[in-house]
Amino acid sequence: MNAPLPADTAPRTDWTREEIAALFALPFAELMFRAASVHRRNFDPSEVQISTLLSIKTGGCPEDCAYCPQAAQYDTGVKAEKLMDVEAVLTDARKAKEAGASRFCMGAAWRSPKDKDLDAVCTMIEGVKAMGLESCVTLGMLTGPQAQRLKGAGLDYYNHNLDTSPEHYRHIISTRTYQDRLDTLEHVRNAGLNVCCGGIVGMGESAADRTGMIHALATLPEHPQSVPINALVAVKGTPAAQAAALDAIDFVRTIAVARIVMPRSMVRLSAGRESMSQETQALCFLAGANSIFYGEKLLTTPNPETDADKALFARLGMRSMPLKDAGH
Ligand code: SAM
Ligand code: DTB
Ligand code: SF4
Repeated sequence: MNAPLPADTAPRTDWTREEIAALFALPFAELMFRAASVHRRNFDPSEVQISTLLSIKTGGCPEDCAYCPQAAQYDTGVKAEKLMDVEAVLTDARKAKEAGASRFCMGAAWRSPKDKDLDAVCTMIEGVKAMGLESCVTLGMLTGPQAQRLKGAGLDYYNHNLDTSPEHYRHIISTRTYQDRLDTLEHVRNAGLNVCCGGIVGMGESAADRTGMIHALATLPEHPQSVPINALVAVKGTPAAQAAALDAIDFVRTIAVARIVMPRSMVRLSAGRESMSQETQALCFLAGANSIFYGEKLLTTPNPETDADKALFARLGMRSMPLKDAGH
């Protein structure tokens, strides 16, 4: 895996929309062959990085993200809770490690964290790191100094998604701008944190929007080290849940194009696996997805049972990625 890479896989940040649209339009077999070729030039295609998610602060969020069950203004049945105690979070992290996760990701339903909230989150990060796990948090918008504080606590990854194309964005969120998101990503990058940034498909966006979303990700100043591609989890009460379900092949195409244009990033087959067949998931791995969330819950919605995922891995002859490679 450490042999020099052929020049054609050197990461480019100057992709044009036309080039990306042309990849989406390839015959499926051709697209899959290209994506799988890029995947195996950069990674062992049998290895998948495994992260476990925990919602450390659930619900009651003031933002209006149309997909999100945690937005206070939608009636979704999610109750607003306080920030969890550090000890309770670390107990869950220990269980995740025992179950085989290499990274523990903590999510909070905030627009942005208050500096005093960061005290507790930093203690959580230190505890997770002390267990030998990688750490990731997603807390909303950050200032530069906040990103630096998280880095100082030993944080490995910060998740902050672009979510959709710049054009479709206004149909999805009104309480913060695309530029706000780009600013947070800049603060995270400048603090020397690994960036985890992707989006959601299946929110009624057009094919051109899927092109626009991948284009926005692939033309950031540096490719995100981790690119989560979420299939919308349609939660009753959220506006996005009214969108027609996304065709599974279009989802696989999105993964394949992400793999081709961001060859050295980890591409995460993220939310939405619960309602996906194992065969569709297998196509996603063939298309170059090489990380997943493992554990029976995402933040507030179900994820496949761990036994089902063990069976899937056995069925496909796949294994968990050792920590040294998962830090890609
Ligand atoms: N509040 C913070 C923020 O928005 O940045 C962090 C948590 S937020 C839940 C993290 C990400 O989860 C969102 O950016 C979105 O991409 C994803 N997400 C939320 N609800 C989802 C859903 N129903 N289906 C798929 N992805 C979802
Ligand atoms: C990401 O891109 N997907 C994860 C993680 N980052 C934080 C969250 C998915 C949430 C799905 C809906 C829920 O469980 O509330
Ligand atoms: Fe709040 Fe994040 Fe959900 Fe948006 S995605 S409503 S910011 S928790």
